[in-house]
Amino acid sequence: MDNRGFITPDHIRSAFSAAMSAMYRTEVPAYGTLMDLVASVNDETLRSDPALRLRLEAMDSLDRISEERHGAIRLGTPAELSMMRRVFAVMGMVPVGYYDLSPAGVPVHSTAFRPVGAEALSRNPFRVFTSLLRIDLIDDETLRAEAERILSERRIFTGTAVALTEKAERQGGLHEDDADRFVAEILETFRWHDQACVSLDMYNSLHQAHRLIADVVSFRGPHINHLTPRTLDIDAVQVGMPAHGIAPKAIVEGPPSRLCPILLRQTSFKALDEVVSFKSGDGAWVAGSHTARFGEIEQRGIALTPKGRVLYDSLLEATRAIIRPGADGSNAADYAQTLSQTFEAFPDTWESIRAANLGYFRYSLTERGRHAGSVMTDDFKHLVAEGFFRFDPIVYEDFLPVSAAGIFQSNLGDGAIQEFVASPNQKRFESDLGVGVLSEFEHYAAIEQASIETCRQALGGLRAAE
Ligand code: OOG
Ligand code: NI
Repeated sequence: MDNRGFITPDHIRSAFSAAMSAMYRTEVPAYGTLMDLVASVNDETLRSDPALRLRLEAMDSLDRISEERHGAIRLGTPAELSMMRRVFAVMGMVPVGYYDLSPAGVPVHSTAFRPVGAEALSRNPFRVFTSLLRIDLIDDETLRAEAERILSERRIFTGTAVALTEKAERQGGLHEDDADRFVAEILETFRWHDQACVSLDMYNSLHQAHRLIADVVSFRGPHINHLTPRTLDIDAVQVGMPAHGIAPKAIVEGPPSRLCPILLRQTSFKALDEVVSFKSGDGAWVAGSHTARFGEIEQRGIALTPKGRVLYDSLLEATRAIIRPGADGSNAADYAQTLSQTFEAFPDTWESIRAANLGYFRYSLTERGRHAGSVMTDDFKHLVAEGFFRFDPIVYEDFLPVSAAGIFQSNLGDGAIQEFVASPNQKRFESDLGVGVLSEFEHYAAIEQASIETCRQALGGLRAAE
């Protein structure tokens, strides 16, 4: 609670992510199986690596290691997106980053709503990858108009959810009862509906245009389509999935396995075919199915500087110029090997990553630094080399467009790859959202700079090198 008696946004976010986890486990039992597998792999990893255990104990709360780190939804209209922004703001989540997925054949653009700042992230890092359908990418004009009409008629938020969001904005927060009700009401927006709001014919036409368009337009709300816990050993979970009766996607997205993990590695189990009923003319329902919901896992490494990111992107591209991972998994081992080989060009010690200015670090005083008294030098590098400072990688908290596209594609079924002309439109997205998105790079740079500043002050005379 804060000093006005309001429940903090961090608490509301924690309650919301716990409620969503419970709901999703009941809705998608295979997700519960994945969670159990992740928990046992995490236990095993900690047992066999006491040093990792100590490190994590010092940095995170170990009991929350296997909790969800993110989820994802797909919205249909600008009004839904801007209202969603206001809802997430009540939970201390703001839009960071812009991701254009159209070049990868997915007609959406996206942002991630997430907490910013070390404290909020350590309290609960839950974020939601949120996509907005690019309805302008539907070629067929009649179908586009029809999709727009269907979307304009739905209300994805309950009246109480809207009222409580407005109340939170007016008051600057929510008291306990309201916060509890807020979580319960917002959960409704993310719930699955097994009755579509369109006819089977309409569903099929939308599906024909793009499977994702059918997923967004055919339902009453933007059902949560996956949740993603953190794993300490993504390769072990990937390998372990089939034995637990869940089918993993062909490859782990992102960088290869390395000594110094960078950015984000993720994989998922393939979306399930679920029974859905569709409206038929006489008020009856006809049975059909839809594939949308899955489970994902993630393992995060250091946030890269723009220079590091350029190197990452170019090595990923170089790998894919040699071998493109097939959806059926037939060349998965070759792909993983080529990826590892190509990424040998990316330094793999923390010191070399730092020296080449490829990643962001948080600096702190060592024992030696704390006893150094006032140091009169501007030479930051020298002080690091002398052992006055230690540096720890800052964890990447955002997403990767190529990986996100891989996650989307693996869950859209075979043959879903479709060409769109790349058409990033961040301005449009931000105007639909109602605010600009934060730049992820600025955010990490600010965390690094603040840590340097703190060291500087502790050492009295030092002026931090830029
Ligand atoms: C979102 C896919 C992207 C990730 O982790 O990169 C994503 C979706 O399928 O809606 O969640
Ligand atoms: Ni995801």
